[in-house]
Amino acid sequence: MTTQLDDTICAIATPIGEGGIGIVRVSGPDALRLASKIVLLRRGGNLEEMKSHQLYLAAVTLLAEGAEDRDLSQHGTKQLDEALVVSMRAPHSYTGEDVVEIHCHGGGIILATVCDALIRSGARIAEPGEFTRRAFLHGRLDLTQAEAVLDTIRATTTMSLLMAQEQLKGSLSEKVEQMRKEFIHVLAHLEAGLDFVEDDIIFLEQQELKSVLESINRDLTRLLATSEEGRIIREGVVTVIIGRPNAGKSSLLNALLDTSRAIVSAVPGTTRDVIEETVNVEGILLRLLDTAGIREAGDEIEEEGIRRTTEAREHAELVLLIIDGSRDLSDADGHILKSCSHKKHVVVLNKSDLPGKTICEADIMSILDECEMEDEQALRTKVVSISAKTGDGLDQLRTMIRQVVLGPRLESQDSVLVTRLRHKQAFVSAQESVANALIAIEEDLSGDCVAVDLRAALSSLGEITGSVSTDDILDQIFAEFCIGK
Ligand SMILES: Nc1nc2c(ncn2[C@@H]2O[C@H](COP(=O)(O)OP(=O)(O)OP(=O)(O)O)[C@@H](O)[C@H]2O)c(=O)[nH]1
Ligand SMILES: [Mg+2]
Repeated sequence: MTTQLDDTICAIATPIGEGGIGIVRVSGPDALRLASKIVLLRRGGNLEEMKSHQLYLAAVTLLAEGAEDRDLSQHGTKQLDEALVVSMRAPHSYTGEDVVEIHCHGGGIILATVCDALIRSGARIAEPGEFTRRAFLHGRLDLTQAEAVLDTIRATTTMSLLMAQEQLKGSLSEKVEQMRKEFIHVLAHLEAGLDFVEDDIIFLEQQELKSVLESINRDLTRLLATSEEGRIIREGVVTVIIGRPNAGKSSLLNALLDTSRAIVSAVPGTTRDVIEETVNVEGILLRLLDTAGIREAGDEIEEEGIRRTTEAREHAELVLLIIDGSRDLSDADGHILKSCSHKKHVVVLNKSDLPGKTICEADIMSILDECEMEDEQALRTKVVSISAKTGDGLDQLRTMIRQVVLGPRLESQDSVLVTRLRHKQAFVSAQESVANALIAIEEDLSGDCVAVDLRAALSSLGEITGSVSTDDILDQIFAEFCIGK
C-alpha cells in the first residue's frame, strides 16, 4: 500500500453478524461532506455544523442515484436506518483526521448498504489497518502503540490485555526514546570532537563514552531478558499432554477446561486423534493438545494417532507428562519421560485418589538424572501429584505450570516487556552495534568508526517506534489488522 492521506476512507468497524449496534467509520479531509450526503440530522441543519465529539440522532438515507450533491430538502426518502452520528474533528480523533462515525443497528445489510452509499458519494473502502496507519502517519501513535492496539483487540487473558495497554500508554516507546536520547547525546559530542580533531579539543572523554555505552548495554540486556515472558503472555504456550494409554490425559484436559470435552473411558487407546483446546492458566493462555496414549500400536489408526502425538510433542513448548501414579513406574513411562526431558515439562502423577501410590518424586528425578539436562532445564522440571477425577492437586499443578513456563525469574518487576519478535530483533541489533562501538573504543580506533556503530544502533532503535520506517515495514505491520481498525 502506498502512503496516501489525501482521500477519505470508510469501513464497517464492528464485527460481521447481528448485533445491538454496528458502526461505520469515515476518515479523511472530506469525511463530513461525504457523510452529509447520506446522513440527515433529526434536529435539521448541516452535518458540518455538528459539535465535535457529540452524538446526534439522524436518519441514514440512500444517496439518490446519479446525484452529485443530494438536495437535503428531499429528506425522508429511502431511509435505511435511524442512527446516532458523531464527528471528531482533526486533529482530535483516532486517525488525527476528520472522522465521522455512524452508529446504526447492527445488521449486515444495513452496514453494507451504508458503506456502499458512502463509496458512491466519493469515499474509498479502507485497507486493513488503514485507520491505525493514518493515526501513525499523523503522529497520533508510534509503531509500538499501533501494535498495542492490535494486541489489545487480540488479548486472550487479562494479563495479555494489561500488557498491551501498558504498551499503548507508550511505556516501551519511552524506554526506547530514553536510549535514543542518550545515543544522540554522545554522538553529538563525538561528532563535535571529530570536527576539532586537529586542535586536540576533546568533547567527550573515552572513559565517559565507554561508561555511557556500558550503561545502555545493561539496559538493553535487561529489556531483552523480558522478551520470553512478553512473548508467552502475548501468544500463549503450545502445551501437549502425553503419557501411556489410560494414564488420564483426556481426564486432565477435561479437568483443566472444566467441561467434558474429550471422551474418557477405561479402555486403553480411547483417544486416537489430537484434540486441541485453549485454557487460561493463571493468566497464561495454554493451547492444550490431548493426544493418543503412547504404546505399541494395535492398528493402523492408532499408529497414525501415536505418530501425531510425537509430532505434537516436538512442536510443543511445554509437555504435561501424565503417569498413572497408582501403579508402578514402568520402563515405558521412563522412556516417554526421557523423550521430553529437553522441553519444559511437568510430570503429573495422576489418580492420587486411588490407594497403592507407589511412585515418588525421587523416582522421576533418578530417571531424569540419566538425561544430562542443563541446569536451567533441570530447574524447569516439576513433579506434582493430582487426581483428575476429584480435582485434588489441580491448583498446585496450575501454579507449577506458570513457574515452569515463566522460568525461575518468574514475572519481572519491570512493567515494560518486550512482546514482539520485531522489537526483540531490533534491540538485539542495537546491542550488537553497541558491542562493536565498545570494541572500537577498546582498540583505540578513530571516533568516526565509533560514530558509525552508534548511528547503526540509533537506527535499530528507531525501527521499533517507527521514527525510522519504510512502506514495506508498515505494510507488514498493518496487514495483520482487520478492516475498520
Ligand atoms: N480413580 C481415578 N481414575 C481416573 C483418574 N483420571 C482418569 N481416571 C480413569 O482412568 C481411565 C482412563 O482415563 P482417560 O482420561 O480416558 O485416559 P487417557 O490417558 O486419555 O487414555 P487414552 O486416551 O486411552 O490414551 C478412565 O476410566 C478414567 O475414569 C483419576 O484421577 N482417578
Ligand atoms: Mg484419552
